[in-house]
Parts: sequence; C-alpha cells; structure tokens
Amino acid sequence: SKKKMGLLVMAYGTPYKIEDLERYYTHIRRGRKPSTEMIEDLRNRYEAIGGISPLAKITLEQAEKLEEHLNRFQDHYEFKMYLGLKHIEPFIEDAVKQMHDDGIEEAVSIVLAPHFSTFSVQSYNGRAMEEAGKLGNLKITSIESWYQEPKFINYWAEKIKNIFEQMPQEEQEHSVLVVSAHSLPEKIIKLGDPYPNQLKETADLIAKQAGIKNYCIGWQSAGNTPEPWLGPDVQDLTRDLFHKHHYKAFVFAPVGFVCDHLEVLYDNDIECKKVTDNIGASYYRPEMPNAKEEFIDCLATVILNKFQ
Ligand code: FEC
Repeated sequence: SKKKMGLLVMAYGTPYKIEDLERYYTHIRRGRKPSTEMIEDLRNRYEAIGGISPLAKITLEQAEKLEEHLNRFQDHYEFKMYLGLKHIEPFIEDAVKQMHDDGIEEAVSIVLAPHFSTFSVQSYNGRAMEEAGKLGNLKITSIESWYQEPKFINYWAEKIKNIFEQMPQEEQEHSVLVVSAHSLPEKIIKLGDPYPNQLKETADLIAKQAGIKNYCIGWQSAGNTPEPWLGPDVQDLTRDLFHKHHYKAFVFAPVGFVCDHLEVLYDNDIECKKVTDNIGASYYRPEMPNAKEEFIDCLATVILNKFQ
C-alpha cells in the first residue's frame, strides 16, 4: 500500500471578508494595532481591486490541485494536503496540528513564494517546525526555495516572450522588463540574506530564456515603517528608466508572487500603471501563475524532486 505523506502548503493569507481586515492587519504587524487611517487606507486599496482580494480562492485552488496532481502522477505516496496560512486561519500551526491529529508522521512543506528570506520563507518553515516539535512524532521536510526550477523560469519566460511578440514594433525596440519581488527591510543585506541575489538570478535566467536584453530588478510593496527598505522601488525605477532611456513600453513581471492579489492588482496594475500613464508609456503585466496547470506541474516537480 502507498505511504501516507502530509503535504503542507503554506501561503500568506488574506481577509475573507472586509470585517477581517483589522485583525489580519494587526497580525501582519505582529500584534500592533494599525491606526484608523492605516485601516482606512488598506480598505481603500482592497476596494480599488473589487472589495476583497481573490487570493483566498486562488491559494485554495492551487493547494487542492497540487494534491490532486501529485496523487495522479506517482504511485509511491498518498499525499494529503493541509493548508497553513501566515496571517489568518487556517494558521500554519492549525494545519500542523491537524496533520498530527490525523496520524501523519511524515510531511513535506512548500511555501507559495519562490525566493528564500529569513523574513519570509524561514518564518513560515520555522513556525511549522516549532509546532511539529511541540507535538512530536511528525517529521516535516521543508523546501526552502524553488525559483531555480526550470518550469518556473519557463512559465515567466514564455509569458513575457508572448507579450513582447504582441507589442507594436515601435514599442518592441524601446522597451524594458522590470522583474520584481516584495521589498524587505534593507537590514537583511547585512544579515547575509540570499533574497536579493535570488531575485537577480531569477531575472537573469528569465531574460536569457526570453531573449530580453533590457531588463532590471526592482522592489515593490514596501511596508509602511520608518526603516529603510530594499530599493529601487518599482515606481521610482520606472520614472528613472524613462528619463534615462525614453522607453515606450514597460513590462512588469512580479515574479516574487504567484497569484493575483493586492500587491499585484493594486501595486502593479494601479500604482505602476499610474506612472506609465503619466510618462506616456505602455503598461504590460503578464498573467500570474495562479492555478494554471503548467504552474501546478511546476510545484509538483519541485515537491517530487525532494524525494529523489
Ligand atoms: O490580500 C492580498 O491580496 C494581499 C496579500 C499579501 C501578500 C503579501 C506578500 C508578502 N508580504 C511580505 C512582507 C511584508 C512585510 C510587511 C507587509 C505588509 C503587508 C500589509 C498587507 C500585506 N502585506 Fe505583505 N503581503 C500581503 C499583504 N508584508 C495588507 C500591510 C499593509 C501594507 O503595508 O501594505 C510590513 C509589516 C510591518 O508593517 O511590520 C515585511 C512578503 C511577501 C511575499 C512573500 C510571501 O508571499 O510570503 C515578503 C501576498
């Protein structure tokens, strides 16, 4: 008979309804309540993308399809999926507890974000490990990063190539690709965090495969705190690139994310587009991976490689 294998899929989480917004935001801020203005500002951003984020639905679909795909394409294990979120229920700890209660003794975990940082992926994995340690008799093998998976690079390279091919000739010759991820506090550099280099490497791999010469990396969605964050911010970068090179088209590839959600639908599609509108350049943003078959296959490959 097949061996039972827990599949812990971890992701950021989003408010399910607008009433969840305050406690969600408070959790992101590690228990510090946001001010009324901050809540109002966040609510306005959710309203601008249609009232609530599509993230909850997409994350669940990704996790369910991943389990299904894994069980369809191999015979060795029977994967059972548990969804664990960083900032809203079902929390990472809830998922680990459920796994333990179901008698699972071995599991593999993946975070739905491709790059490793002590601030992002490590905090997901650390929470899962800590809970498993408390419960005992549950061994979790974590995947730390998966941006190098050729199917991931291929996803973006193909989508980007398509966009460039469909541009008017005039734009094609004066265009730039901006590859981005979520900004993090700048202090991670001093701590030797691999995150900035991983984004750079991702951009190099994608640009090479897509045959793009003009490209750069940028950071987006920086937090609302006084400390310095990794830059350049994608909006500033867009303005600078325009002033230096007079590009007629900007292609934004937010490769640090995998879904349509606030950071993409607002920070890219509204905020970056404001800048390109303002300078009179065209705005392009390839489709996010979401629960597309090719992306589920990419995640499944990453998981199965862990067993070789
Ligand atoms: O609801 C949605 O559609 C959006 C969900 C969402 C994703 C996301 C991804 C990342 N974040 C990362 C780090 C930080 C740090 C802070 C921070 C703040 C916020 C706020 C919201 C929010 N994040 Fe997020 N992030 C999403 C949503 N994030 C809302 C609070 C309002 C704001 O600042 O805009 C700053 C915390 C602080 O103030 O102390 C740091 C990282 C990722 C990508 C990796 C991952 O998905 O885990 C890193 C999706």
